[in-house]
Amino acid sequence: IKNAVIDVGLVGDHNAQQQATLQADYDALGGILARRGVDIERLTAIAGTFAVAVPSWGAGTGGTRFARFPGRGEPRNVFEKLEDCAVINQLTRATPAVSLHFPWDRTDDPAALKELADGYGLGFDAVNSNTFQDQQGQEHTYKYGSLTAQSGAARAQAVQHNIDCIELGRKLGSKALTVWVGDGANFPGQSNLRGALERYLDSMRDIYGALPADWNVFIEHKLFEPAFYATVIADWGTSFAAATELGPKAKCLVDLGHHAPNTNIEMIVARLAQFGKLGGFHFNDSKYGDDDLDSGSINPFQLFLVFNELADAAERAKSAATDFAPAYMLDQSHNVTDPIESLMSSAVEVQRAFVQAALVDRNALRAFQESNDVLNAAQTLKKAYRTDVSAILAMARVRAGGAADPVAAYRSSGYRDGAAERRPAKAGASSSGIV
Ligand code: PSV
Ligand code: MN
Ligand code: MN
Repeated sequence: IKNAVIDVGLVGDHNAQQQATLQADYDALGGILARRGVDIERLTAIAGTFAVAVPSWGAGTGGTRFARFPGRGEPRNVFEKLEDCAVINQLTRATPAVSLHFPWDRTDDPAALKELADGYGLGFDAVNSNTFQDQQGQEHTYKYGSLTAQSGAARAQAVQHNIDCIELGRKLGSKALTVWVGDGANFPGQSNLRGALERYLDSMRDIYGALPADWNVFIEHKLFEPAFYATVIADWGTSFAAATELGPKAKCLVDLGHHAPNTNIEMIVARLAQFGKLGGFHFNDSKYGDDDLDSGSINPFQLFLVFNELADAAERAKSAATDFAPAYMLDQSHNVTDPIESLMSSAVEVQRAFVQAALVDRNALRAFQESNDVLNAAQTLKKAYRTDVSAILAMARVRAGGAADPVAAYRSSGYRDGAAERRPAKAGASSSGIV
């Protein structure tokens, strides 16, 4: 492990303490799986291939839309955020990349940031632009929209910001830009629904034109908020149409929290995969709207069903010898847990769904579907979902130099206490920019 932030000896001691229990659980699960004709070692190897990127803004901040209750030792800049991301990856071995958000993560020295990341063994996934709030000193307001604003000057400024993000991302080794805009209307009549989307497409064409050859742009839809009457990019249909208009480098990003309650998100995933437009994910969980809660904390079965579709898509891609590699990223932010603990838990939950989906007996499922054996088809999914694969995840982590129990190891390291000393709170500071 390069430039380990948490003492490697401490992680080793932690794992040694857990070793006997973990081995016993692993052997017991191995026996259960063997009776089903499944080799546990194959699944552990699959678990070891899993990676999900950490959102830099998730390492802050105690912020909700309504108030900020800062935590101790919060990172005060992108360099400190990266240090927290290194802890998350060191203990989980499942988060080797970070997704940045500009201008929250602004730096005058991208080379130093890249060097720090390299030292930690971290890479950069998609960079995110932000034209959903005004920044200090900004010339044109986004109060009435950014990429879709009536004001040509505001639109040009928003386009330029996205191009700046691409430039910065390029210096850091990113390969994609994620664009989410809050643009839309709060009142009927406020904007021409078709005109707003036409302006969006015009702006996005300029951004698309600035993409390097090996880059993608991800269009992130969201049903509502802050535009409560009509959001311009409200749904996957609009996202798909826009991505299709723009060209092959444009794909759709699915944030699990950005749909109406009870929406069949796994079917959206299947549709986007079928038509080659599934760009990536923002994983999180929610009860009502864009709650940004930890992955798998509310509806773990939905997360499993999403990964079941991804497993199906991967299998189809393999037999067609085509590429299928959507970007996996977390997107969460709240204020009642330690962000490092929450991000580690989320990464493990997404990895759990990935491994459970790999456990689905796809041949059996196909046969039950073909013979209309509905009950057994449903049970085939449930059988995989009900299997507790925790020992597989822990074994994969330990073998990769991570912690058997990342949260327990993190707590015993005292990292947060050290961070609180090294990073005294600034009055009124907001590390993500969310206030
Ligand atoms: C919007 O709700 C969103 O999900 C987008 O991904 C933004 O970049 C992020 O949240 C900001 O917190
Ligand atoms: Mn998101
Ligand atoms: Mn969101």
